[in-house]
Amino acid sequence: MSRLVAHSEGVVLSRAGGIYRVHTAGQVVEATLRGRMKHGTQKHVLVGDHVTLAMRADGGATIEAVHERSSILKRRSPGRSRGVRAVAANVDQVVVVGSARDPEWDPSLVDRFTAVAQANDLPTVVVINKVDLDPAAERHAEPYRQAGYSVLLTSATREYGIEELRRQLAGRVSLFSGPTGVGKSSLLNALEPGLRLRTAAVSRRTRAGRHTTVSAEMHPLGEDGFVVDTPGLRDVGLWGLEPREVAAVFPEFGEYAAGCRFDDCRHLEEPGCAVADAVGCGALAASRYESYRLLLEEAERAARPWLG
Ligand SMILES: Nc1nc2c(ncn2[C@@H]2O[C@H](COP(=O)(O)OP(=O)(O)O)[C@@H](O)[C@H]2O)c(=O)[nH]1
Ligand SMILES: [Mg+2]
Ligand SMILES: [Zn+2]
Repeated sequence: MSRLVAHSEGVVLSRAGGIYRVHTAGQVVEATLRGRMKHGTQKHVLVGDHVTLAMRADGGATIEAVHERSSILKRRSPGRSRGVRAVAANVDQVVVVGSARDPEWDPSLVDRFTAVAQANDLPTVVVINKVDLDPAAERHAEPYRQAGYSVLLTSATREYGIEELRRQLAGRVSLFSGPTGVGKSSLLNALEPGLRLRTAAVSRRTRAGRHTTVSAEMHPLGEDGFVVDTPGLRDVGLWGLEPREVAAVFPEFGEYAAGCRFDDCRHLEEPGCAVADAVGCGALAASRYESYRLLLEEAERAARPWLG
């Protein structure tokens, strides 16, 4: 073992096997876990974790401690198990990306991702990418503005809207999520050409290998921001969200729900449902309501697995 030279603070960018890439003082070092941490309660070091490193004279480093987390973003484990898996620590906001075309804008898919962000209590930014392919892309924005989210229109290939996106990401840790092929990696490359993230070709390959877990990877962005690209968040689901909690992940329903006749209104067929009325008269978006119904159904099925 080589001589210890210094301690430093860093942020975990990625993990492969037992090797962690850690961003510290403007550079990236490879670190392993200190022996006693492997067996302790802190053995799960996550992408995004703030850590204390011991740097050795030979350039190697060990992670000595993990600092308290401000948030942990979780998703359901892949497969049939109902376990929950941590995706990343200390995420400040979730950027949900969808595309106007190719693939077509899919509200039920986009709304799953906004629901996950909301269930994790994280602010949400919605990005409508590939606007170069659809001059009327703006029409998708309104339901999300109504939900209180910032909505940006972008084209990664034409570099439209990139500066605005950059401002939205500055000084924060942002997790990019959304369906495959909508241009998440392309947007990150447009923001920071040095990243050279793999685009389309590799997405196709991972689609074939459905069960290969691709873990989150974080990248420094600008002076003090970080972005997390998460190919693995594709299987996102609502792990253990109780049926009665589903309405709360649609924040725009809130002011109407207060006016429902029944306190435990599920906003489906109940008489005197102010949410359904608001959808009926166009005050709430029908697409968001449809997403709500799908997620509620899913949560109810998960809560009563014996019903199949
Ligand atoms: N026309 C158009 N194509 C785009 C845009 N952004 C990405 N693409 C293309 O969409 C495909 C998928 O992009 P990729 O970044 O891999 O998507 P990801 O799976 O969300 O990371 C690639 O062929 C990109 O070149 C855009 O703004 N406009
Ligand atoms: Mg990608
Ligand atoms: Zn109701």
